[in-house]
Amino acid sequence: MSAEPQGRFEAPRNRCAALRRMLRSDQLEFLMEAHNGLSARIVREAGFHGIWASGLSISAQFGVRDNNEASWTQVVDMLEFMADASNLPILLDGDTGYGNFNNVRRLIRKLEQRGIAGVCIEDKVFPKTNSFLNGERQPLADIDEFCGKIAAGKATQLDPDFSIVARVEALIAGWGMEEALRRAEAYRRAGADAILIHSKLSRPDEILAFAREWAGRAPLVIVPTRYYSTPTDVFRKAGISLVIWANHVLRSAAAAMQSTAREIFESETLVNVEDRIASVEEIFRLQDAAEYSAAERLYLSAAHTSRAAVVLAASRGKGLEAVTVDRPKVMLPIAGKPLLRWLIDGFKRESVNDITVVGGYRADAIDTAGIRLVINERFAQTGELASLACAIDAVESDTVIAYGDLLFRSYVLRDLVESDAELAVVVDSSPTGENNRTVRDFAYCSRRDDRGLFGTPVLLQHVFSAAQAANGAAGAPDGESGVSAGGAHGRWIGMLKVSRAGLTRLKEVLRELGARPDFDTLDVPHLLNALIAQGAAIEVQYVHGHWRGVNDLEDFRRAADFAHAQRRFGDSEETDPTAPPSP
Ligand code: SPV
Ligand code: MG
Repeated sequence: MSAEPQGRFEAPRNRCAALRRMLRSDQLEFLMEAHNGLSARIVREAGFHGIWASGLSISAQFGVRDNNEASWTQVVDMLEFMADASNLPILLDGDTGYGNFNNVRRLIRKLEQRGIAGVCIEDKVFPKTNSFLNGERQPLADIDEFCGKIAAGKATQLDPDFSIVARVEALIAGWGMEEALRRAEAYRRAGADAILIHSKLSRPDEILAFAREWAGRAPLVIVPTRYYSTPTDVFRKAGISLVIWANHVLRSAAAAMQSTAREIFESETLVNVEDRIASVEEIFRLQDAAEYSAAERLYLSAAHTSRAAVVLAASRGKGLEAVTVDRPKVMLPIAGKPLLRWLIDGFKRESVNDITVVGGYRADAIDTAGIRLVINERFAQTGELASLACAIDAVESDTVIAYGDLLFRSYVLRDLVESDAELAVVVDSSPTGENNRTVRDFAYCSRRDDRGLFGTPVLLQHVFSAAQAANGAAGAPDGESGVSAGGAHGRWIGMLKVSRAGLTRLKEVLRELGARPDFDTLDVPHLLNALIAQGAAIEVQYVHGHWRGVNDLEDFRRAADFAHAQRRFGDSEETDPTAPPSP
């Protein structure tokens, strides 16, 4: 089923076998250090086939020292995030095995349970110290005791491909080449799958000498942190199996974090760093946010899916020029808060949380709290559909498309969003009254509002809009003609609900209308009529008043009374010095 999202991570291939293949292959292979889920993901995306879970780096990202200050269970918890985020084979830098043979057994059981491909243990004494800190003063483990750890680990692992890499610290501790080779051979005989030979010299001489003497008895692993200037081909020619780049992701992160933090502290602004750092979108991508959204669409029931709204708010407001010099109509104060805020608060109460407002005229004055503002830059030359087109493509869930100048009783929106119809509109059937002073958006329906027929579906047949009236278009279908309110069954109040299925159809029809030369003059009723012409059923929900549109100064004055009546007990009233005087 192609629509089904991949789980966030592919089912784990056999990661133990993959690491084992890297150790045994006749190519030089590489492990890159990672220290948490994000860095593991980044290492995979860079192209690496395996990860070194560095003790130094994991300690450092916790902000502690590489002296077993982080507990082994804290390390194992971090490995789980790394395995999940990368799905790569991970070789854990398991220090000394965090104790004796028995601690190694328990460690390996836990590592296998979390999908870790192998562990490297070093022949030092718990608690260890990093090899680059006073290496000579560090005691080495007793050879036999260390061989017992390797044997215990091999006897414990369930997957035969789980790898135990034995790390020889004799060169670090200054015990010489003979001792290093003696130890490596003992560890190989105890069952180690590979030998990590470590050196802190800035040249690769000891490593190359060791490799010559070792002569391929078991795969060799190296960590060229100190002899980093050695050309990689030298390792290839020496027959090394695996190179570990041990701490370079952590160190690059530290340098970047230091630079960013210092810059922001000193400049007290973000402008100097914004373009230098990963965008928030990039972080979302690394977290696989898109997969979550796809899964949400599949698995989260419609009731829990967030509902969306698109609010058309680009216009200044005809007849409202006197009060809209510095703001668009939707920012006019009504009973203490902007018209748009009444609408948004109403939406939020019905779990319509994903709200896009299309601004135009004085969009800079729109309060963007809790909304996404998109701007129709051509608002002065275009109509409602051009504004809608700026927003609708980004919307994917059930959506309410609404004019920005509406006030309504809460049930009007509640009933609309709860409708199962693909498309539904609210039509006010009250014959006269507050809202019929302005001549627009007359609705012709399949039957009139007859309360006796409560529950019988009513379909919209035509909406006669202001723009159509201005263009002198013919009126309603079925012989009803003219602009008069008389023949209509009511007035579309400016709210349309579209389900996800309806949205696909609406976007198609909007695209088709977009090809018309007169697209810039079209309004939402044109879209409704085009949908109907293409066979869409648009359900009508009749109301009897209980809403207000703000179309002129008179509406503006009267809106406050309506709004006051909608306040809940306990709602505080913000006072707005710019509110219109009471008539
Ligand atoms: C680590 O990455 O923690 C290592 C390698 O053990 S090193 O730091 O070079 O010892
Ligand atoms: Mg280490």
